[in-house]
Amino acid sequence: MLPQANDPCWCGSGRKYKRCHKRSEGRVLPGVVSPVRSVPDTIARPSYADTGHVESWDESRVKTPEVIERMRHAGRVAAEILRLAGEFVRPGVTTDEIDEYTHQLYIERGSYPSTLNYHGYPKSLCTSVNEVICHGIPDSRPLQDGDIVNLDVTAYIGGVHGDTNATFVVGDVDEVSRELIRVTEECMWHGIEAVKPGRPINEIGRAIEQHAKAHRYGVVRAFIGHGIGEQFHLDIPVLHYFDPRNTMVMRPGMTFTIEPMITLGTWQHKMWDDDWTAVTADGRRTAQFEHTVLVTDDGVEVLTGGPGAVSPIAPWHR
Ligand code: EYL
Ligand code: CO
Ligand code: CO
Repeated sequence: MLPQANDPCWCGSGRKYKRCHKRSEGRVLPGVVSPVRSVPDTIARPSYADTGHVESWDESRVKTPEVIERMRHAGRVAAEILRLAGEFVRPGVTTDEIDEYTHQLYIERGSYPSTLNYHGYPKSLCTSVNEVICHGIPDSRPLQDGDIVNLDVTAYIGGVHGDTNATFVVGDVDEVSRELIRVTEECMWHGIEAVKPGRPINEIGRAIEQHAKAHRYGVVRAFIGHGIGEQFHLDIPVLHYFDPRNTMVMRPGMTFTIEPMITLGTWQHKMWDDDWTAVTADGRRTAQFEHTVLVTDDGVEVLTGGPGAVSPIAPWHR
């Protein structure tokens, strides 16, 4: 029998159970992170790959047709890697094994895993389990039956980045979590449908927040979508909630990500001691989906979508 919250902890620390081992019960615990994997030098690397320092330079938010064509290719590559990585998810697989598999998928396609050494980030994708909001680092933790896991893939190829993520179920997942995943994907699509040239960018957050609120879910505020192109991150603030001050106008040729993180409980986050991993403050589950999009003359094109991508109606809903 587990102790009551105010009883002394079973471990003999003398602290109340709720101040000791209860805190980690049912929570994701950090595992061991494996050594950094290498990328063959035949593959073109972004400037931060060797130093971990991200230099930023002047890059137009509006892309030329030539850059857009390269971004379509990077987007398709990222989308295919994400789909294959998702098919690799099953109970017992460690998130490090997903990293090892995905790392090889990037290389086979001639792409560099954009997250690798980005601000020193040590892995080729992010794997965010259950209450982990984003930027989870692949490690020795085996996925458990009933977990949910977000895989965030970014491929650098042809001098540009394509960024996409999706949340997958591990084995038999409870209905509450499946509904969270379904509505989170819907939130992303509502955001994408709000992309229109000449409109303020806060229309995206308005659409996402409206749908999340209708289901009484939280919208994470600390992490937002971003401009993307020859640099992984450009200054286009894509908030996932409505902010009247978020008035940048969407122009044809702009490329950015839409990547809402939706929670069962609070939208507030805290950081693990590794300073990378963001978790919900209340430990309840969270889901995320992400696409890289292009503003067109009459609407939007999803650069990480298409036939090679994760099904827009994810397989566990069919
Ligand atoms: C690296 C850098 C703090 C990623 C994304 C990995 C993480 C935490 C500093 C954005 C920004 C992934 O995939 C991304 N967005 O969708 N930094 C990222 N890092 C990192
Ligand atoms: Co991403
Ligand atoms: Co992103």
